[in-house]
Amino acid sequence: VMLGSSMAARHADLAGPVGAELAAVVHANRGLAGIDGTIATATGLALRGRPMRVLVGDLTFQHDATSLIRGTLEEEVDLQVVVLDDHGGSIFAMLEHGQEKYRGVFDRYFRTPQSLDMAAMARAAGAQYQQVRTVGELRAQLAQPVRGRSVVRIELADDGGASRLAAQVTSAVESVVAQELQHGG
Ligand SMILES: Cc1ncc(C[n+]2csc(CCOP(=O)(O)OP(=O)(O)O)c2C)c(N)n1
Repeated sequence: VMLGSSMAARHADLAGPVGAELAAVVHANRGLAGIDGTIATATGLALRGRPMRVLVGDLTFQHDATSLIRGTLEEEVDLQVVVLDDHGGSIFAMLEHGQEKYRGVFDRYFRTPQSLDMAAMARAAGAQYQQVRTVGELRAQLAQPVRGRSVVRIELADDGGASRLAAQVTSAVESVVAQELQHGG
């Protein structure tokens, strides 16, 4: 498994089990790079002969979608790109750009929603494409073995859920730290 930068890695951090043995090795470019090259990195990992799933946001997908294309002299890889399509860079809603006073410019300058036809992109690269609409469909998709190159798109409603969850976690951590500091002092 590989996690893209931005919210993909953060979703896994927030929702993943703490201290549990993971069933898969988790890779990330975080710390080395931005959102660029994620699909290329996952392709390199898949070339070791082990099937790979990579979870990315829609801008991360678009940034590196041409890495789905296989050179005619290159081996086929077992790589599934799972795209969390929340219509642009939702991470910025959690930062200062997301404040109410920037509402008028936020979408155009920070979220930057795109109009890429992911199905056509996948087809052009010779990859399978599937859109899943329910958690059940996603589970069924993930239960299938990864064979060849494929794209699975999950369209997310922009209901601010991630920002709210992050704000709740931050305030819970702040209150625990404040309590500890009081005890310490
Ligand atoms: C090469 C590069 N360009 C720009 C950025 C700045 N950047 C950080 S996160 C992000 C948005 C990513 O959007 P998406 O992949 O859709 O993920 P989401 O924020 O929705 O989880 C951008 C543009 C970057 N990290 N790397």
